[in-house]
This record gives sequence, structure tokens and C-alpha cells, in this order.
Amino acid sequence: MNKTVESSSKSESIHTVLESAGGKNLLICLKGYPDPDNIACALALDWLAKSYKLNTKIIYFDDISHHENRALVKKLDIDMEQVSPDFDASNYQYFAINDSQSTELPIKIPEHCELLVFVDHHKPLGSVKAHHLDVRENVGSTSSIYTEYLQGSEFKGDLADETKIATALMHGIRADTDDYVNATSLDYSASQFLSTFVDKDLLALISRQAISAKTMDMTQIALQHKDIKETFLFSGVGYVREEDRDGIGQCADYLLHREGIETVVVYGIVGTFVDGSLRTKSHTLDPDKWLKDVFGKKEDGTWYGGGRKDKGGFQIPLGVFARCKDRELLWILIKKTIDELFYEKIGIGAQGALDNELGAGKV
Ligand SMILES: [Mn+2]
Repeated sequence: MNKTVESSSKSESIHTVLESAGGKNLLICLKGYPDPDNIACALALDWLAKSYKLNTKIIYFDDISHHENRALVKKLDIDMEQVSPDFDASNYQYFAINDSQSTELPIKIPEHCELLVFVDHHKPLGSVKAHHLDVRENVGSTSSIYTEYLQGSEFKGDLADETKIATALMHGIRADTDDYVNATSLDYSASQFLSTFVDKDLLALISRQAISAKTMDMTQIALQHKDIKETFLFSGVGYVREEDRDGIGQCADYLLHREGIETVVVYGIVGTFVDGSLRTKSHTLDPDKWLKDVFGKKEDGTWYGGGRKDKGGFQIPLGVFARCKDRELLWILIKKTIDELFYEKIGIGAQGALDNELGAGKV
């Protein structure tokens, strides 16, 4: 009962907050790689904010790396702009962040510009101050929370724009709950609400599960270099182009189907970072805790990695090592370091690491 009271008051809060900000300029920021959940939430917030007469702009920073997400933006004709770190936000009184664990942004937010809305379903990485703050770890997607907000608004779902938003939210819920495998009651009730408004043809078009040729190739490399330790499968895939970054996670998803494997970690070098994804079906392993234990904190106190119930990721800057001209040597160094951290975490000593090195030499 408590939960219902709490969530409905959160729903009321966003309306009160947006109403009080009417007439002002709001910058809706998509943090990290744009994905179905955060794109849908940006659309829904944009709609809500406009209904309270705010002037809005949706911006993103990282390339849309997944071809399905590029299709989503194109098919839904979403008006969002990719900006560089020198973007001038001085005309905005407010900004908003959805579906992200922290408030850091690649652009400079001026002092007078306040965080109006922060909505998420992950464990927050630090304390966040926002006029409207709604973090619910017991929900499978931020899209479900936004659907709840729409239910308490004038949203009728009958205009073209509203159909588009409903379709995007439905896709966001499906994507983040792995097609409802990890859905919670709010994800189901949100989907039930949206189901009458979605454009089914459009939904089919944007959610078609295609694996790009690049991801196929990466999966093959990951299989060749797989390193199985007990119920863990680790695989370093070497250098990955920025636009193929999402392939790492898809690859890990695929490898998790292997019998006897409970946890998969796939990683590679993407640009100037070591970038990795963890997937697990273990009942005991907490991806968030596991990755934080393995990689620890950055100097600024934030973590290199984190996650939620069944998945996680990490990003470690190469720093000055990114300048190393010998790419092969650099990869060997990275792989050895990362693998040893994993072995240490799961309690396999140096001998295990040595066996692996000799094994890898044979490939
Ligand atoms: Mn999400």
C-alpha cells in the first residue's frame, strides 16, 4: 500500500514542478549512449514539459552506436540534437536527466541552471539534488515511471505525437526488461496502459531484432577467445570501433546462453577506454557490487563500473596509455591486467592466470 502512495505522490510532484517552471527553458539531456529507454523518456518529458508551457530542447552527446537505435530515432522522427562539449547552455534555466545514475554531463551547466527533473531505475551513484527526484530501483525501466506520469496527465494518446510517444515508451520497457523477463508490476501496468495507443506496425519496425554483421564478427572473436573459469566466461575482443560499442553487450547476452555459464564479461578497447559489459543469470552475484569490487573508484570518488539486477558495465580510461603506438602490446597489457583482476575476484590464483596465458598463446 505504501508503495502506491509513494509513487502517486511522485507522479503529482512532477506535475507541480513542471507547472511552477512554466515559461522557462528546459534542456533535456540524454546521458551516455542513447538507448530505447532514455530516448523514450526524453520524448515523454518533452511532451509533459510542453504541456506546462516550458520551452524544451533534447540534446545528446555520444554517438547513437546501435543500428536499431538509429532506426528508432529515424522512424519516430525524433527531434534531438547531438552537441559537443562546448555547447552553450546559458539560455536555459533548467536541465533534466533521465535513466542515468549520476548528474555529470560532458557540457558545462551554468550556475543559474538547475536540475529540474531526475528520474531513474538504477542504484544512484551519489546523492542527487533535483526539484523532482524519482529513483525507483524496483522498476525495470524509466519508461514505466514516465508512463505513470502520463497516466496522471492530459495524455489521450490520440494525436500522432502521442502515438509516437506511447510506441517509444513501450519499446523502452521491452528493451530494458529483456522482453518482460525482468519486468515488475509497474512495467506490466504501464504496458497495459500504453497498449491501446501504440502503433503496432511502428513497434514491430523499431523492435525488429537484427544482429549487425559487426556484432556477429565480434561474437565470433569473443567465442574464440573465451576463457571459462567455473561458471564464469570472460572474453577480451580487442579493439572495437566506437560505433560498434553496443556489440559488446549483445555479445555478452549471446554468450550467456551457453550451458553451465552463469556470468559473462566481454570487454574491449573502445576509443580511449577499456569498455566492458557483464551479464549474469546467477541468483547470488550482484553485478553492481561485483564490478565495483573489481575495479574500485576513480580519483573523483565515482566508480569505474556498476550495474543492476542482471547486467552491468565498466569504462576505464586508458589515460596516457592511449598514446601507445604498439596496439598489440597495449592490448596484451590491458588483457593481462583485467583478467588478473577477475581471477583475483573469483579467487583463482596466479596459476590460473598462467594457464590462461599459455592457453591464449595457442590460439
Ligand atoms: Mn533504463
